[in-house]
Amino acid sequence: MATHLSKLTSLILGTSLMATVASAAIGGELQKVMKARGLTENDIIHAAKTYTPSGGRDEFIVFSSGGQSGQIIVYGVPSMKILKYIAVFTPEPWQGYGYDEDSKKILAQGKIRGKSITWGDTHHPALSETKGVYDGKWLIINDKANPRLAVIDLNDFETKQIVVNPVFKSEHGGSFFTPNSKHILEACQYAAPYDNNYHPIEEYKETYRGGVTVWSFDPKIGRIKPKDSFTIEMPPYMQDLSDAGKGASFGWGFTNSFNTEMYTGGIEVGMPPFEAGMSRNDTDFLHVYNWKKLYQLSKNKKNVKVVNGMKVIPMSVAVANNALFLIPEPKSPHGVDVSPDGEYITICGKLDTHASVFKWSKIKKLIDNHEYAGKDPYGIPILDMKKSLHGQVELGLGPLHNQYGKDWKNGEIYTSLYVDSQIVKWNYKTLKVLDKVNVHYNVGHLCSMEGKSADPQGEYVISLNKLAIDRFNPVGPLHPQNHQLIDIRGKKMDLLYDMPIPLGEPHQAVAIRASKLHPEVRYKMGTNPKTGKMHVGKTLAGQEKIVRKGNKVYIYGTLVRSHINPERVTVNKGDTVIFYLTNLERAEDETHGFTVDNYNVHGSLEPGETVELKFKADREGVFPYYCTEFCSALHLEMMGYLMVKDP
Ligand code: CUK
Ligand code: CUA
Repeated sequence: MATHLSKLTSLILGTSLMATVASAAIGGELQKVMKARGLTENDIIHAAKTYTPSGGRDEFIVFSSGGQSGQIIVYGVPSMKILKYIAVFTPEPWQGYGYDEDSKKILAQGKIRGKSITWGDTHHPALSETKGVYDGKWLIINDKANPRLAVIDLNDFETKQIVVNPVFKSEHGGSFFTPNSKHILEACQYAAPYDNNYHPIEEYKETYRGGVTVWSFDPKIGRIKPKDSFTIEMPPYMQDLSDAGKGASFGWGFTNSFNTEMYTGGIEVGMPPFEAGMSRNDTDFLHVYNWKKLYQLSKNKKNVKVVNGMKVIPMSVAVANNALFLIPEPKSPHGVDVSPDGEYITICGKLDTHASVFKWSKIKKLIDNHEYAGKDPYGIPILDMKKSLHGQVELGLGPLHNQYGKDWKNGEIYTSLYVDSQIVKWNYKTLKVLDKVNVHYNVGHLCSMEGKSADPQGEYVISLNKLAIDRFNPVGPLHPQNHQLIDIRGKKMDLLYDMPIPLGEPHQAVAIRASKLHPEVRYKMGTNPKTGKMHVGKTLAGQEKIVRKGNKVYIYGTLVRSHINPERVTVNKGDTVIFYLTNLERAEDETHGFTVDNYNVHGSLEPGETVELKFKADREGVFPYYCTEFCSALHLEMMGYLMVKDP
């Protein structure tokens, strides 16, 4: 006990201080608390490793998918304090997302064939890169259920763009930046016809397709460029997780698949169910494609056909240009993760106990020598698996995803084991298992610090667990998920902390060193954050006015502690009311909110921001409007009246 406590005291106080402070006094108080709360010495060490005092800052910031919430969760490491939810595919009232006109326009970009989609199944966030290293500028995330990508600006943590994939009907292999963020890879999941017509399932092999969309991205302004983007047609194997090559393999993309059986189910006719029929083969295919070459080819009309406005490169064109290959991989694989130098490609097959490490130089040699082991039914060359492999290693049951550690050059890698509920540390060069730690329970993705970039930072791994079961106070049959923080600085992994995630199933998370992020605290006065430009409704102090144009009433208003100007607005029943409101504050964190009671509008006005709220005054009456953020001692007084009279 004594040695543990002195270790602990030195951890808390630092060695120099420790010499001058009587450790016994601290130890006495500490022992009292430990006894009262039933804490072990190990608990106290874990607490000291994660506890962040008031006003303290975290070393890393994590962006986690919010799963079915269609949002993103932001939290700090090692404190595991949740900092923010970013509204992405789903209306979010606090931020006024979906309740003011400019955010409605962002959400409307995500309409599919004219239909508003108000939820999303977010899976894979990705951070923008410069030369493969995170640059802290942009964040993207995919929606599996409604194949879409969204772009979030890390200058203000707001969603700026949603893009719909017009040929896929579902996707899972997005979103993955290429090393200079000029392109984003997004792979299909469930194969379906590219067009929007009915095709009977009997035509599966002929008309159903998978594929990978290569979106162009402008990293200067942070926008996807749909017109400069294209899709690589692929067989109706269920394409899955992907990764972009870097370093040695720059220019190439890697995408897993399952159901190379092309099984189409059919329990009603006495066939085995999907899950059985889709995993009959021992191997599926890793898709290897030269997106860089195909991007150049896509600029020539001869090489593409256009479907729903999207340029599609047919398989035959990709094959004829030596830009699409298949390599057998253990069946029903999950993660594919390229090493920081682009030389090793680690794949885990969830139904196989092994990790398979492919070597790019070996693959490249087979490609350069046109050395094929055969062709698939669509004429795509198949490369020999053994000749492409660096090696395989048995990790445990249900290996899913991989993340690299700081010592990646010497082979440091971590893999999640879904069935075994463990994280395993191993070496992808020597193919040796080094350590395992139990997690609670059933880990999906794992997240090491910048662990998929060209410069992994080490220190921690987070285990993104699918089940929490008994880890927290019970809150009904639907449990939160559990993110567990693991210290990887020592030889042995050390599980430090459990954090409930109460927002949805966070499949994947990405972590960035906090010092790379420099978000604004205020906007230039009158900014429309959704466009970054001056808002048409920008109103400065003294410019407040009410303008009627026909049956439209425009209110140019301002908010500043503790006053809304104008204080009264009178309109006729049936008028369309447009509030343009500017927050005149310059002080940090002086947000005002604004709503008109009973009209289902809400704006969150950060300092300098202008918002537009629009509704039809369809009911006669007196409707108070007020500031919804407790912004000062006179916050309650920050109000006014909308008078709606029947003319
Ligand atoms: S997936 Cu969920 S655990 Cu959508 Cu990346 Cu592997
Ligand atoms: Cu402004 Cu409350």
